[in-house]
Amino acid sequence: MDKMKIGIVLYPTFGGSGVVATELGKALAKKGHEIHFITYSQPVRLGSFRENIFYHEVAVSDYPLFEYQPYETELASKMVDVVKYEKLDLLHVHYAIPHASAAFMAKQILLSQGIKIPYVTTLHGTDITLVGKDPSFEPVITFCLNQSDAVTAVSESLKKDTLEHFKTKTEVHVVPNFIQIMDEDANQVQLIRQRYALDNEPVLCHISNFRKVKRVEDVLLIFNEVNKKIPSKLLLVGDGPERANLDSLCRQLNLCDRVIMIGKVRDTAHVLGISDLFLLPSETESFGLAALEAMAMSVPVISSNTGGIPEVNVHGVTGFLSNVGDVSDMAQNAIKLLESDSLLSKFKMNALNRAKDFSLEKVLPLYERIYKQVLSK
Ligand code: GMT
Repeated sequence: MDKMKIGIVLYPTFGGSGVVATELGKALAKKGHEIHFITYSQPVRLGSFRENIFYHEVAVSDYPLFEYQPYETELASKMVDVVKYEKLDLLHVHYAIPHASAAFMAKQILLSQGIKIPYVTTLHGTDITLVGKDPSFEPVITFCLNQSDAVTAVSESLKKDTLEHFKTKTEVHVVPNFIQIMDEDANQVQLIRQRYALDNEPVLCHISNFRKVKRVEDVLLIFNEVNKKIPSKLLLVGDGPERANLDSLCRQLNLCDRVIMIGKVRDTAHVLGISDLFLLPSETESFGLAALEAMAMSVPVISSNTGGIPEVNVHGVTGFLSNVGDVSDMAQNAIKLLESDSLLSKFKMNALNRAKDFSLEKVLPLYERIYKQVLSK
């Protein structure tokens, strides 16, 4: 079967899993597959009208009887409807909770009606690490993984974590996240840069959802050290629960005129296009898509050495890795790069070259192969 009809279930928000799922669907559609996105609101990266792409919204009902709305049930019902009437070949669910369990339910309902639909589950990280914090999810996730026709994880590190936390019988395939390398118009980039920094001021950048796991306060502490040595600017992109703490630390450190809080941005390429270094001091990352997006824009990465990050950011080549929380080492590494134009240029080139190992062209066939295997079972 060359062209497939695929249902992609995802979180439509700014999070990495939603971005990967949306970009995957867009790329598959471009290759001629028919893609049906199923989720509760328009995915952030979906954009406008495109050939072969359909979006099915899960309406979350608001009955006064329910204190908590049964999203999983509504999602499973929508999956049944879309599979049946759009005649889908398979479902690909991103994130285990509740997408894999809803897929299992949909699969069983359809089976009772004589329709066989396989589902592929992609683990993105927090779906697995969450279990470390709340073991009550374990039996549901283990069951859904074992019922999946295929399971993929976005890094070797996440595969290892999955095998440690769950008694999975299904093989876990590693399919790394991917990136589309884009050419930025250098003149345009220069014009935008001038609005944020002087020509001789390096621009550092951090993009995340400002959750605790991102250690955004470390971003400010690193920047504070760098800025003392080399007057610079910091672009902070995103928003989230740590924003208030960040605001007060920024004021406390007297950095407000140096730090630019941009807020949520749909397309981060322009911000990265004017950046010299990317900071990712996370507590953990199954992959670190934000780091790969930075590298694809020739931005070296100063990060923590945790989870799947070392599979993306190569120490001493595309950036530097430090122990989680070691802000002074991260600051020293940033200064080392910013102090030498030739070193920075070399790292910028290395970052772009490394990002090409994760190009869409390389990764897309891995998913297509898994789809074909599942359909031929
Ligand atoms: O990191 C987040 O807060 C968002 C989260 C998500 O589920 O969207 O990201 C996870 O999936 C991304 C895409 O595969 C990975 O690049 C991130 O590393 C991973 N986050 C964590 O493991 C904390």
